[in-house]
Parts: sequence; C-alpha cells; structure tokens
Amino acid sequence: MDPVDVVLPCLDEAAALPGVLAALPAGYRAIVVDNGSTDGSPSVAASCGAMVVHEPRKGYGAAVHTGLEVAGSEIVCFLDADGSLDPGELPALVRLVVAGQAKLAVGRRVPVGRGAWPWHARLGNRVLAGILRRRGLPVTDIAPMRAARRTDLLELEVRDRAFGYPLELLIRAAAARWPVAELPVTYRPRTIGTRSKVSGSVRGTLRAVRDMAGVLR
Ligand SMILES: Nc1nc2c(ncn2[C@@H]2O[C@H](COP(=O)(O)OP(=O)(O)OP(=O)(O)O)[C@@H](O)[C@H]2O)c(=O)[nH]1
Ligand SMILES: [Mg+2]
Repeated sequence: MDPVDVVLPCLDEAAALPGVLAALPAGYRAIVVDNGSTDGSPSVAASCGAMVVHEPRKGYGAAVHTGLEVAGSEIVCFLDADGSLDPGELPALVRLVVAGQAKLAVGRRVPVGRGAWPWHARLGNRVLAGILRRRGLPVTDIAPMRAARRTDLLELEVRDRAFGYPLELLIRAAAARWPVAELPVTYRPRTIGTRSKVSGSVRGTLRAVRDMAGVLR
C-alpha cells in the first residue's frame, strides 16, 4: 500500500505524543503541526520520528490546512494529538476512500471511559450534526478523525482557520455532493497531563461555538 500521511494538529500535547505516534500503523507517517506549544511538543514529536511543521498562524484550522499542504501522500488522514483517538482505527477510514465508497471518511466518536465526552460538547455536536443532516449529509458527529484524497480536500477550499474548520469541511463536502461515510471510532479521555482546548473550559467551549457559528452564517 502507498504511504499515508497523518496530520496531527498539536498545541501542548507533549505528554500524549509518544503514545499517539507509537500507535500509528505501519505505512502511516506523522506530520505534527505545531503553533506555539510551550511544553516541548515539537522536540518530543521529532524524537518519536514525526515530521514537525511550525505554523506561524494560530488555530486548529491553520494547523490542519498547513499539514494538508505539506503532505505528500495521495490520501491524507487527520487525527487529534491528545490521545483521545486511536490511530489504529485510521486504516478502516482509508479503505473506504481507496475503495471509492467515500470521498471523505470520518469517525463517529463512541465514548469509552468516564469523562471522555462532556455532556455539553456532546449536545453541541448533536445540534450541529442535525444541521448537517438537513443539508443532506448523513453524519452524527463533527469528526476530529478523517481521511480523504489530498487533491480533493484542497479543491474544497475550506477557509476557517480555527475550530470552525471541521464543520466547514463537512458543509462544503455536502454542497459538493461528496459521498461521505461515517464509521464508529473509540473516544477515550485525553492523555493525563494534557489540557483541553475546547470542551474542558467555558472559555474553550465559547470560542468553538463562536468559530462554528461563523461558519454557519
Ligand atoms: N497547532 C494547533 N493545534 C491545536 C490548536 N488548538 C487545538 N489544537 C490541537 O487540536 C487537537 C484537538 O484539540 P482538543 O483540545 O483536543 O479539542 P477537542 O478534542 O475538540 O475538544 P476537547 O478535547 O474535548 O477539549 C489537539 O491535538 C490539539 O493539540 C491550535 O491552535 N494550534
Ligand atoms: Mg480532544
């Protein structure tokens, strides 16, 4: 099989990176995109064999977009670097794209363990997924784990550079009438020693709501 690049947006995930990177299946190459970690994440990523990219612009979407640009494989995956998702579940998504069953394959999070997915984050996701379904996209989550062809993704021209990125991607995929497939993926509490940027604080949640509302307008 051709190698697959995996883009990992990273902001202070030094404690989680060794486990996440070690769990990548054979043939999957990590691209860790950092913008401003202060916990040594870039050197930890590099010592684990990952390619490290420094993105000057802040934001989840900025990191993801830059990772997509520097990726060299035909199919590219995206995965959070906080240890909440299992890299071993990426090949199932990639297979759907390779087989032509989907242009975009995304994970639907199934929480395992207490506190993996706080109720307000789950509720917010459900509301957004409802909006997407009305736009013709059969999804039940705003997935942080996905696979697609690099050139297809670049053609979608997703603009948001913050936490609205995943939602905008799905909206544009729906508008372009892409076949989108959703598979269940395991969602665990983030690795101990890392900090939530979204659902773990009122500030983070409000920021994500603002970014996503901007995308919906
Ligand atoms: N480079 C970069 N990465 C980011 C930024 N914000 C978040 N990330 C990364 O994006 C991924 C998702 O961030 P999380 O804080 O886990 O957000 P979430 O999973 O949506 O929500 P919770 O974990 O529930 O808070 C993690 O790997 C973060 O390190 C950012 O501004 N820049
Ligand atoms: Mg997370």
